Amino acid sequence: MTNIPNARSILRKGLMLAGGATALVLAACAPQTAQKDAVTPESAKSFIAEVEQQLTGLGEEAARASWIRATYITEDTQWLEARTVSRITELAVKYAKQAASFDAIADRLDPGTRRKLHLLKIGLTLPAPGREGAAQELADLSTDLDSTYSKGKFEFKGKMITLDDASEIMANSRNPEELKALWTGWHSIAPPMRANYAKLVGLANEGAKELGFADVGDLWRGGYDMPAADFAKETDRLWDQVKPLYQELHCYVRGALNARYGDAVQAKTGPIRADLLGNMWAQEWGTIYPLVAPKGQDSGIDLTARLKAKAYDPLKMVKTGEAFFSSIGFAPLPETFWTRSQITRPEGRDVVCHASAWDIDARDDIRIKMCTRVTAEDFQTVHHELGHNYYQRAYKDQSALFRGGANDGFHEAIGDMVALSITPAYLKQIGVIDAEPDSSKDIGLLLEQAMDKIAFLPFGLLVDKWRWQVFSGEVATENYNDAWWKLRTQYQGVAAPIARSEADFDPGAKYHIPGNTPYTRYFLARILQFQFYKAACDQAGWKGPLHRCSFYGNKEVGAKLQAMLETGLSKPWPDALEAYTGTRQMDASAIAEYFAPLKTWLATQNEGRSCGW
Ligand code: X8Z
Ligand code: ZN
Repeated sequence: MTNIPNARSILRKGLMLAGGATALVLAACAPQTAQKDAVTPESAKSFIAEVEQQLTGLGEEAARASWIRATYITEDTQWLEARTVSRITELAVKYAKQAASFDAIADRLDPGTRRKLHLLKIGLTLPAPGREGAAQELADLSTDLDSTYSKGKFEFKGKMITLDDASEIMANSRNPEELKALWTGWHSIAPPMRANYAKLVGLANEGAKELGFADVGDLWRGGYDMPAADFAKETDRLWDQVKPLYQELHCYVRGALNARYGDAVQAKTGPIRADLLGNMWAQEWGTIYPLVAPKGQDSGIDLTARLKAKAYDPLKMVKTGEAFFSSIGFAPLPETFWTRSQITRPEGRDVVCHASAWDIDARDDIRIKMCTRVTAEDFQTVHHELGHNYYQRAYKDQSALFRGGANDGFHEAIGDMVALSITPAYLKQIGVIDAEPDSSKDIGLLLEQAMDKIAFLPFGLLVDKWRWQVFSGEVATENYNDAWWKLRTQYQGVAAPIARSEADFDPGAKYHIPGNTPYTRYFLARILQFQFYKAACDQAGWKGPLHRCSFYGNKEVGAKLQAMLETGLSKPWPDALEAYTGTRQMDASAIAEYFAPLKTWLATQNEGRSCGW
């Protein structure tokens, strides 16, 4: 997630505003234009100008309240954040309703004003109903869910452990009983959140309906410069493009797990046991790459081990990420980034460890918040978060409502696109490895990448499929868990290691559900990052296989990227995509090109196996 406390994200997160008297004054002087004055193109412009001014000021206050709650969870910081969020939500809902009053003259408005009015209408992630007390109730629920998840701990081998402890053990353990205990332990933190989650869904849906949407899912799908109904089809189209590759990977990995653990633990057919894949949600499988590495073709680069051997610590990991961006011409991070970021888990207090990037003041106060460990996975995440921060800084001079990613998938894709340049050649250049594996190791390199990039795709899609069903009422509260596992089976082909029931609330064990962060953005980003990366490699004149391209040090690539980032949200995303890649469509051909040799290889490996589940 990014917490991007500028005007646009204030709306998006439902964040904002603070304290008593100030808030009342702000509410009192909120623009009344649309209600009192004639609805004209001029009044629309002055309405927007006032909204942008209000929201810019409020963003910083909200950001600070949220930051302190996320880095120091107590009763008091939760109270302060919820109060701030409730006030801003009330204001933003009011603005959204006022924005709708200009619909009648939409064709007389200049494109910029029309776009800003639209952004106001779709800006809230969780809109509150207008009735007295509803915004406060929604904000209390949302802060409480996020905090409950973040404080989650469970007993393992006689000790209370956190999610980051559990994830590290899970990445390295090859003991099915231990893996099952870790999986079950973490999922036990979620059932207490179910009732509050259901309440939150009810309230936010009521708010969405007041704004003219069918439900919250309809509102979320409306943020992509196309009709909401077309967007759902668009995600299915992209999934259809990559599904055959996922199915080959699933088949190959299941075979390897069967060979390792035997039929009693992992059968040759059917879904894969979710706790065997090296990640709590089976969303990325890179940590179990050693179990599936192709003999003779493995590159032998264990990045986690190499980082440790070269005495990397979390700070050095972040400095290395910054150095990459500097090498392509981005200005260094400000001094305050280093003094104000949370790079490791602090002792003695509860924090939100799920990684995020923050823009506190829409000027220079950008920060990350992570509980970084020295692993390949967190090295990737460091680049991911920095991508958000460089994006935020690039669009800071846009007007308030245009400070945002071209779409939210773009925001999630930038750091990842850069991290695709972490090739063996690059690692050798920065001294992490001593020699570059030759092309006979390409299949190993590609398989390792696919374990993260391809494995993630169905998960990236299904999280919001579940939420869309929940928001629309297609899935009732009493069927939450059943619906979750239907989707996980259908799309990922994974199964829980022990029987589940409606006494469980497994979606709640994934951060973005209690954290109320839309998830389709990550699915889009997996596709988009390869489109961006291929465009950058073409621009750099790269002639070799795509996966060996690193644009480290290429200032031309950096300049063109900076130009796209600066555009922010001011143009429909197809314009931004076209300017950078030459196409107006999100499309899987770049990711397909990247993994083409692997796909052929997997098909050969899977010959004679019965694939699917
Ligand atoms: O939540 C994140 C980032 C923060 S925006 C760490 N990601 C998703 C996840 O962890 O589930 C990045 C990949 C997918
Ligand atoms: Zn992110």
